[in-house]
Amino acid sequence: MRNAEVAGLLEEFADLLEAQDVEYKPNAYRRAAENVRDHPRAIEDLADEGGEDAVAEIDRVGDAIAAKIVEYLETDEMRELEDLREELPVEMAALTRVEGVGPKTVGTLYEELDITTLDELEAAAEAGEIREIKGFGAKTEGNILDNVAFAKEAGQRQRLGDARPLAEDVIGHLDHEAAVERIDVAGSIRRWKDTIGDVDVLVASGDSDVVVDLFTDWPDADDVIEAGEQKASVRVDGIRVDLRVVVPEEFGSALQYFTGSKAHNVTLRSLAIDRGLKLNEYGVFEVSDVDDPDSGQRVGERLGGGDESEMYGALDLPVIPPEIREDTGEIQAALDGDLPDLLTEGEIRGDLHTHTAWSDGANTIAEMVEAAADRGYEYHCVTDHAEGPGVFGDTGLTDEAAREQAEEVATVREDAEIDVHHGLEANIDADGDVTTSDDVLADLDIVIASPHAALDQGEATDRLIRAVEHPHVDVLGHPTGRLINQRPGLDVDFERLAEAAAAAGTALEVNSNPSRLDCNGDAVRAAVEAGAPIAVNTDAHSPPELDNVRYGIHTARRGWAETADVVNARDADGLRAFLE
Ligand code: DGT
Ligand code: CA
Ligand code: CA
Ligand code: ZN
Repeated sequence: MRNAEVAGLLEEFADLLEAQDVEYKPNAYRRAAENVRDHPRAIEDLADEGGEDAVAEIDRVGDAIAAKIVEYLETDEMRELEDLREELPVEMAALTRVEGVGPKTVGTLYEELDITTLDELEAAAEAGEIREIKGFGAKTEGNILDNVAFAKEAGQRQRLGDARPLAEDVIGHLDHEAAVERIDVAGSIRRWKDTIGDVDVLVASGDSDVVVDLFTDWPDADDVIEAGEQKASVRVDGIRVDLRVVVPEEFGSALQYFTGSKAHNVTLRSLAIDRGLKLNEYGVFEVSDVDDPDSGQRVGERLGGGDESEMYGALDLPVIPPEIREDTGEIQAALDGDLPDLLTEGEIRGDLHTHTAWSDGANTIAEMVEAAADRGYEYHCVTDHAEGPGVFGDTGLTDEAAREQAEEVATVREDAEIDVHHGLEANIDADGDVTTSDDVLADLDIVIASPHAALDQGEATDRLIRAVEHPHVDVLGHPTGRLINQRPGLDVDFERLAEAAAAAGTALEVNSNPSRLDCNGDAVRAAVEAGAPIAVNTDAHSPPELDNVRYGIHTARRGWAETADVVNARDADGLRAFLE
């Protein structure tokens, strides 16, 4: 579907208007973009079936915007957007990815210095030209220099949350085909890395031509990058998808090889060589009696390769979970029989961080609790935003509103099938103080404290340690405040933070929102090693977002989190004990 593509154009439209100081309209385009992106149906199908009227039925998409969308889908062009691009011929999306650079700044930079690309922006900052512009200065120029590298990297990799559903769509497209005997994802997506260079898909088949054709004919594919006999690559929504087809006897060895990581495979191969074995994408072979094991790919006595377990098994190892195949000690742990007993999907028993319409969520308390119960959760925590630094407009709850909300939670609790805890997501200011008053916090069942402001502060370990040591704080929410590909967030020494969290008994959150994944895997690993509790939360603002929990679970697995490390894998009594 082309929703993301169309939404991206509407956002560019909004930015170009804003750069020219047009008021109100930019926000209308942005809200339309958001709703187009999140719409469950393909925008091109809506346009095909019902034209502009059908498109205009999407929330916040008015007639004028609907007409532009249909124009684009029919002619591959939005005339007005083309005009705006001619007036301001800049790489808007790339430039606004620089923290602190918005559309208006881009407009000024173009007028004053003819800057159109990130490279030109970087060069101008290095040459000290930006500080000369009226209203700018050395500080702004320094900020731009600090952030331009991040912006250059971002955008080259896709968020897991965008790539994973796409990979699952490919699998859905091929899975039921007779020629497809087995199918799985490989590469970084199988390791659930937070960003993905490209999506790797592996198929076992005796009939690779048929599979390659089915793949390149996939209706969602925007273009075919290459197509060969055993492999092909297509692009979908800007994401590259690589397919490889192998014979069923070599599916396990290929899956092992193409799952990587490269570093994991290198260490595993050298272990194999020490034992007179050869390990590659075609299988595992006994080569101690072979004169030249490098004389071919399939040499010596074949020990296996159909299943991944045969590959690890030949080395007397259990299958190592893909998430921890990063060559950071997992092979030694497997040799020692010491692999972690990782948290699994299905073991999370409730969400500790969720929102309702009381703040910026979409649903009532009762609706969210019901959705949690429907998922089979044993408890649910209502933690709307408290007012404070970084919380938009009047979306955050005042002390008075928090007290009123407690009454509604109590009412919902009476009819609920599951435990309902009342909390708040309080704010950590630039100094590490929690800005909600203690007497409000003291009455709550659970307190999340999150940084929402001063996120460009750089080093912030002491600030966050102050928050985890706050006597009422139970969970540190999205600790760095990063937004993947948009904002690097705070610099944190997680070893030191985790020690403080362990001592204080405060949980570090793995926020499952695909834009965040914060803590990331490395930070979780530090938490696990320090013995700090972990909470895997979604920060859901509506019931469907509760599904994001799987991203948090696999991120926690990347950090070697065991079930016992995770407070919301405990049962209702266990959680209550943690909160007390
Ligand atoms: P990505 O796509 O950048 O997020 O990362 P990966 O890990 O998916 O890397 P990718 O797509 O280049 O290749 C998939 C896997 O295939 C990789 O994890 C390991 C394996 N692989 C690919 N090329 C090589 C290679 O030249 N040497 C070795 N040892 N392994 C390779
Ligand atoms: Ca890949
Ligand atoms: Ca690849
Ligand atoms: Zn939240």
